Amino acid sequence: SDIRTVATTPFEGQKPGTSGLRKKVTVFQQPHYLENFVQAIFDAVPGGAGATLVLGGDGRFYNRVAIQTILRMAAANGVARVLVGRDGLLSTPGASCVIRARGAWGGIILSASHNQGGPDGDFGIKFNPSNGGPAPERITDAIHARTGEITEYRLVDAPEVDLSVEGTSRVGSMAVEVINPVADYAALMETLFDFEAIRALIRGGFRLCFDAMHAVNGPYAHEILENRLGAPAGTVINGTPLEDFGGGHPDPNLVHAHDLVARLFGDDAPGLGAASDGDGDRNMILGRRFYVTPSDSLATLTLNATQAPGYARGIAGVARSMPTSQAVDRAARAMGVPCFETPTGWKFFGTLLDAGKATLCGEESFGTGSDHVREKDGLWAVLFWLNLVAATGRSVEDLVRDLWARCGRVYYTRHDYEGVDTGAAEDLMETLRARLPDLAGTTHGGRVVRMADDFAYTDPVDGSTAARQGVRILFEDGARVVYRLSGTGTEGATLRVYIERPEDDPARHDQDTQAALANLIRVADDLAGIQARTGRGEPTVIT
Ligand code: VG1
Ligand code: CO
Repeated sequence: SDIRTVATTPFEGQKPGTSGLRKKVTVFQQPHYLENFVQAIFDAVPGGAGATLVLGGDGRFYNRVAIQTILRMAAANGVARVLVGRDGLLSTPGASCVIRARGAWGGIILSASHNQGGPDGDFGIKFNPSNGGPAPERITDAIHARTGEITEYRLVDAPEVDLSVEGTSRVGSMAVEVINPVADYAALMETLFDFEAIRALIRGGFRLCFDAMHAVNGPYAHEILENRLGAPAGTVINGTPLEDFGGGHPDPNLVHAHDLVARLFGDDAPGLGAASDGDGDRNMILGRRFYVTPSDSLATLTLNATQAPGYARGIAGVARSMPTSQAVDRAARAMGVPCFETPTGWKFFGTLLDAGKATLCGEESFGTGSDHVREKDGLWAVLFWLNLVAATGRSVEDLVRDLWARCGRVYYTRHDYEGVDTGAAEDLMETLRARLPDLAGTTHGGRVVRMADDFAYTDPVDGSTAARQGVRILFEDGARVVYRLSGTGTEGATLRVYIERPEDDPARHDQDTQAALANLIRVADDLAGIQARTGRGEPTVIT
């Protein structure tokens, strides 16, 4: 079949954010929009010709259309072989696993993660190079630059590939292998965790509930939790991926994972509850009537890592994104390993993982992972927790209380103000930035500011830098308030305010989080003038 060259002109704003290019589906449906970005990947990242590409997505609306287009473009750009998940599905960690396991040049992952799907929802695309991780900024900058000068893209004319059957076919002279999306991933999980111990735990009557939220982790969870670990049918709920996620918001938090929350806080609750997001890289962990904050989850895994076979030799270090709570810093200190602090977004962990400096990583936004792949990994976290419960005989709550007893409790909350006027949000941040030089030494709600800055990062491995990554106000007693604007939204701006304080007194470890932080929440509002500037009295989402 012949390669066709199509003339095109650049689109404004094809700039990847915290995690890939995310826009409304209707934006992607414009003629040439997807094609321009995909061609920019092939143009900006050398080595695709003759190589293997991994392709798949979270199954949201437009996934299948985009995959057929990308297959034809990959063929025209000389890719030798594409591995595509059956039905076009690959979770983000699943894709990262396949890229690494099969020695691919890279992968294209179609997802807008936890954002809503459907014809009026969001779509997204991101490129992961051969280490399986999100492209670092030097690559996303090159792709973005290319989108600004593009004049043509290439594709072959070929019939659609049947994505529903595993097997090999051709698009032009390129081989297309439709693969089982779960196989490589499940095999990797079996090397990391003690499946026999978890099977025994479940055989002994331990019950769990996993909410796949009608998103991509459904098939992964059915295979691993039910088929391989022997959890009874019905353990996985909302396990069939739907193009609109059943109309829900595939975001694993206390607000959106309501089916799961109802079970874990209801009568006869199972011992562990978990949910993951649209593309399967986030996780929420619940014990019986007990919520584990993502920051505490990372710290608990750090303290107990050696209980899991894949980490029995010990961990080299840990890393957290800047707004993630300092609980893991305390756990790392207890374990005698270094703790790195990076900007928000998994792409900043890549060099630390590649260099063997960090073994576990995490973000407050329900992201946890390790050096087993180069993305955060929702189901991996669930298996890790199951392994800990099996190995220690302790409940989820007990494991977290043990963290608090040993390291102190860090009360932590994030308040999101979604859909705020972009100008107002940017003004708020600029005004805060302008105040930073004068804040140190001032007192707010009885607390003295030790230091205030706009977080800037120099990567300890490759020396790359990132500036303006969030305003942080550190108080002398260890409390902290952080402000930043989201880089994943598609409408208006989202202001995120992260609020925490450590509490070392064990007698005070049983407070309600919002109450324990009430004073600091007021200070956070006053310092930034949130109510006055956004017109919002209440956050949209509290996690
Ligand atoms: C959010 C989270 C960030 C996470 C990113 C991608 O980014 O805060 O921690 O890495 O989403 O996760 P932002 O810029 O909106 O705060 V996912 O699961 O959406 O790929
Ligand atoms: Co995600």
